[in-house]
Amino acid sequence: MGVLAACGNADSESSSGDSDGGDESASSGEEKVIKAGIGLNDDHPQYKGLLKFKEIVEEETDGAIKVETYHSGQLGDDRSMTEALQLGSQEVTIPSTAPLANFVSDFSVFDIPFLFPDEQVADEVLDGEVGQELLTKLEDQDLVGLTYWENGFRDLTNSKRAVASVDDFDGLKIRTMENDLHLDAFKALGANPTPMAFTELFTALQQGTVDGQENPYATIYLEKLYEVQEHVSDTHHIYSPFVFLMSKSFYDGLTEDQQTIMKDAAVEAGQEQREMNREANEEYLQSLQDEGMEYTEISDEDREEMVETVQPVIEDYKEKIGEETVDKVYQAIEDAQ
Ligand code: KDG
Repeated sequence: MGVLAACGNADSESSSGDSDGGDESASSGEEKVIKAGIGLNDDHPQYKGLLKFKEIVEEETDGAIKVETYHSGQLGDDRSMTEALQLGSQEVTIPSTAPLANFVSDFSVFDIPFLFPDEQVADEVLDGEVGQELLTKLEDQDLVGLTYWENGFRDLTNSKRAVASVDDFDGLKIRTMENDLHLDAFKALGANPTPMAFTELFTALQQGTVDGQENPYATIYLEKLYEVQEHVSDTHHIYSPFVFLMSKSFYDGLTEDQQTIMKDAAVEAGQEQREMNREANEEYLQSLQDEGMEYTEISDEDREEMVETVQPVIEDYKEKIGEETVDKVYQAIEDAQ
């Protein structure tokens, strides 16, 4: 999955000839090109949000900055695209916080199962002090975190059986994102988890390398995972934020005005993205059932048992994540309710 391999596939008319390193034109008044790549496909609200970002940036900079958009992992997966930003060979990507925790461990705070009660509290925490403070920690990794977008509450699907309680996880081969806390939480529930990039997921489900996976309904539907999965449960076990990332070397080469345009565009497009995402997640649970998936609603008691089962894992991870970050996030959640 070479970073530059998919340049010809961009959904953009822009052809500046900018093929790598994008910052040679920094501050020179030449046209700059942002290569922006995501893992999800072009039907997903994440991509629609990215198109909105492109529209705002190109309009606000009078075309001085062009945005080329790439979807479906055309430029790589979350981890490799983040590395490409560090190297300066790609300018934007929008990963889930889970793989980003491999770069800044504090982001794993959002991998704590059953952390956020709803999207509104998540917005307040992410857009508030602690969320913004976490973004600044990315700078040491040569990354600029402009804002948070939404991936959403993750729900379990599989091809073996209806999952209603902790017992039903027994031995299920579940693909997780590349994140240790996710792995250990699923192990605690009795499953047999395997970390894998999203770009490999459909084939792994199709070939039976794994029995199941977990993602928000929008992703399950729009990526057509219902074609290879039979059961869906509203586990809502983790709320996944996306982080809108920019390469620091590219960002530092922009004028102050351009930096402001980038930040404002990411925030404005993100507000639309969150709205579209919430509508999609509401709508697509029914669509999944229409496609033949069997839906299992988790009872309050069974969810409570899941919460208790993963609690020792959370205790174990507090130190690894950073006690201060964990405490601040718990406090912010309490304040937001
Ligand atoms: O574009 C984002 C995707 O690459 C990824 O973060 C989606 O939630 C996801 C997953 O399961 O990998």
